[in-house]
Amino acid sequence: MRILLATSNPGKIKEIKEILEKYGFQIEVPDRKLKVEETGRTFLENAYLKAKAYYEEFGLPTLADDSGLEVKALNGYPGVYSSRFYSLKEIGGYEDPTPSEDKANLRKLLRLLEGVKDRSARFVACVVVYKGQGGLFAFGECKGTIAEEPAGEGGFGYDPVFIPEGYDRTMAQLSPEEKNAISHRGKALENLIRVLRY
Ligand code: ITT
Repeated sequence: MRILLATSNPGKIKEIKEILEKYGFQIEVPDRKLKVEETGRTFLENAYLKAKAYYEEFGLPTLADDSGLEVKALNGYPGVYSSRFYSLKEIGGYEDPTPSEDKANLRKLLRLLEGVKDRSARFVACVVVYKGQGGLFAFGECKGTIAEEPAGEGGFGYDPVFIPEGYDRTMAQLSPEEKNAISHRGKALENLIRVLRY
């Protein structure tokens, strides 16, 4: 099956390709980025908005991923705001996005968790496949804790501060294969394939 990825995040593209190509999917990457307003309050709503927008523009069966980090001590934030957490003034103040938005998000998260004992968190991903008449979706989660400081160069986003349950390294210190085997995205895609096969 040929499938278009409705994302402009290079980290997601790499991980989704690695997983789905093993199952024989032919992955297409859009030649331009669409501006999709992520107005939903849930991962599912936002994934659906992205999948539908790319499907309508490119006309191919489309897969979108909406994902994020939920931190217990922050009442589930950054959640659906994970990619733009640095800019949420009303939750923890604005953080200058230099040298990158990802780094600003990490700095802000560690600042808000200074001195906090319960550092439990989870990554969540919702993947949606849209083919014109409705869609299919699946969720995946990965539980863990937030480290005191960043470590590792792999992955993207919050990986340098996320220690998966049962590990003593951050997600950014795992190999791509190790991350895909336990990640929220890996689990969501496995669940999606089960649904597709059903
Ligand atoms: P698209 O909407 O184009 O797919 P995006 O990065 O804006 O790209 P989201 O709105 O789903 O995607 O935001 C997801 C954010 O959650 C992402 O930017 C990271 O900050 C964080 N995130 C999601 N999955 C992650 C992972 O596997 N490792 C680290 N951080 C992750």
